[in-house]
Amino acid sequence: MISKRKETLPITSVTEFYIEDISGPPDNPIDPWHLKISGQVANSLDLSLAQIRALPSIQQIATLTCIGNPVGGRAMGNARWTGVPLKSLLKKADPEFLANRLILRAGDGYYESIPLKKGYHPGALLAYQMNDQPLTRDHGYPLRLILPGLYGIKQVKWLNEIEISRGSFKGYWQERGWTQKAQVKICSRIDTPQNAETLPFRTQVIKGIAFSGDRGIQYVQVSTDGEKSWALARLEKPLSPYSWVFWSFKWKPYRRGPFNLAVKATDLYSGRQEDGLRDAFPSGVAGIHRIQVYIA
Ligand SMILES: Nc1nc2c(c(=O)[nH]1)N[C@H]1C(S)=C(S)[C@@H](COP(=O)(O)O)O[C@H]1N2
Ligand SMILES: [Mo]
Repeated sequence: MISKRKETLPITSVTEFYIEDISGPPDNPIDPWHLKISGQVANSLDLSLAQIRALPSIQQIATLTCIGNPVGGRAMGNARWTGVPLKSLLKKADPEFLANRLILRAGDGYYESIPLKKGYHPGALLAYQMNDQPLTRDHGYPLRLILPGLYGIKQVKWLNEIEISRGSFKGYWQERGWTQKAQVKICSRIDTPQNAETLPFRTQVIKGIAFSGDRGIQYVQVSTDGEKSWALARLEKPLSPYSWVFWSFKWKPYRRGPFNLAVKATDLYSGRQEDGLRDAFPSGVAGIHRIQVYIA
């Protein structure tokens, strides 16, 4: 039987990329859009899109995932982002000595914040292109933040204001009880085969992805016997330090019948994926992806 399953590609196309926000793109075309950088700084900045595009830019591949993504879920995508490193604009603005927080505001009324030092992360990017095309309205046109290591809630779309401040701040989701830190948890997913699939009695290649924000993946383990034993999967070199990692595992079933497959990952700092199931609320799901397949 030929099953038509969708392969996970290294780069997610814009049309396949998940979309998540509180109320969609802002109604009125954000015209004339500009980015204000102000607050506790020596130099406030006010930049048009043309001015931002004229600044030195970088391209960076990074995976984005939603804090609400369930175990094994698809609210995760990998794209090539083009934009201006946030740290270069922060240096121009020159934050005051005691400033320690960036408040981020967007055209749809969304607001979030990150510690000022996260703004100096080498991967923190004010992005205006996704996969070499201008951002679509759904993904944040004209400008959004990319913050490797953090969940999507911090990666503000339709960004139009950065206020440098001091002290604590509750963003849209923190006011509703969600995490302030929003650090991506280690996760891994089996993409092939799919749950409940029937497979022929011969060698199979089990495949999937693992992701840990900006902390990389050291190894991935696969179990084909209901987690009694684990074996190391083969890893592909990721497209960037902020990118998901593809893994594969050759498996020779020794009998026909049902098998329970599972996967877990460990990051470059030896942080292990939690195996106890945890709800997405308040700081992102934990738990390992398990599927059952049938060898016929
Ligand atoms: N302005 C704004 N930015 C936002 C949001 C939002 O509601 N408004 N949602 C966030 C959430 S929860 C996620 S997961 C990501 C999703 O980005 P995407 O739609 O490009 O995949 O955008 C983030 N940025
Ligand atoms: Mo999200």
